[in-house]
Amino acid sequence: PAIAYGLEAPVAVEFHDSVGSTNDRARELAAEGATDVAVVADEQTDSRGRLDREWRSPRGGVWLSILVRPDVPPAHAPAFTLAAAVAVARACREAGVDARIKWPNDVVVGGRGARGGRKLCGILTEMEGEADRVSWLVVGIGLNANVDPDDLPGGTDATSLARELGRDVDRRVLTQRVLEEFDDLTADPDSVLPAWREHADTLGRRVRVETPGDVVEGIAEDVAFPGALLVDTDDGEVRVTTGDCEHLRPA
Ligand code: BT5
Repeated sequence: PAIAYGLEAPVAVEFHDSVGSTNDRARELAAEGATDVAVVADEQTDSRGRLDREWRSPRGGVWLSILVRPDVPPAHAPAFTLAAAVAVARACREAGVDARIKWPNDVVVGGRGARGGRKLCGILTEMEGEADRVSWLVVGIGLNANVDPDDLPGGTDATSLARELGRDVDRRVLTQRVLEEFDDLTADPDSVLPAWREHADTLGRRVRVETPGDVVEGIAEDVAFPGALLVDTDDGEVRVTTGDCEHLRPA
């Protein structure tokens, strides 16, 4: 596949008609020493979510992985997931959809009053690092742009931009805006948390977070660098760094 510079983002973009997983392709490029490359595919045949869950990637979506080599410790990686979520939320809002972020890695629509809303986008960040520095970091973004939600897994309450708007969106513009916003945010790390708070759906809500080995329930108070959720529980404030978050109706 050709490396094209057609998008006005500060990265090279490699387009695929069909690929197993854009994250896997970006990892291959990382192994070859590349950096600042985005991999985009019209369709993925073997894409994945977190914890090796299945991610469905039919044609019409924006399936995108960004390979970067930031000069930061591995512990900062979650901030890149947050930045990607903000970039997607902004691009979707520009397209006319009221997209909000559900901690840590979902962009949703219609969260208010519902159990976390309809999922528009998921993000999977993978990386390799030494003790003190990231070697490479791949941020995988799966955005249901012009996808028919009926083609997506039944159990999830998924949606797409096309479903929300009643018309297709320009995936090229969308991809370009996500890349530009991601670049702006990561160039100015201090901007990430304030921007995340602005687009968050999770904050102020009663949440139930399943972490590996624990369940934390309480009010989501704030987010803290590099991406932890601060939950006010009956036993005081708990800092959650990873997990699946469910929005509960106010108790
Ligand atoms: C995620 O995982 O939400 C991360 C998804 C990352 C996908 C991108 S696409 C580009 C790159 N290449 C890859 O191979 N992956 C990345 P998680 O939070 O674990 O959510 C996974 C769950 O979302 C699944 O168990 C399904 O229930 C649901 N799901 C699967 N496909 C979906 C879709 N297209 N839209 C909405 N929900 C979906």
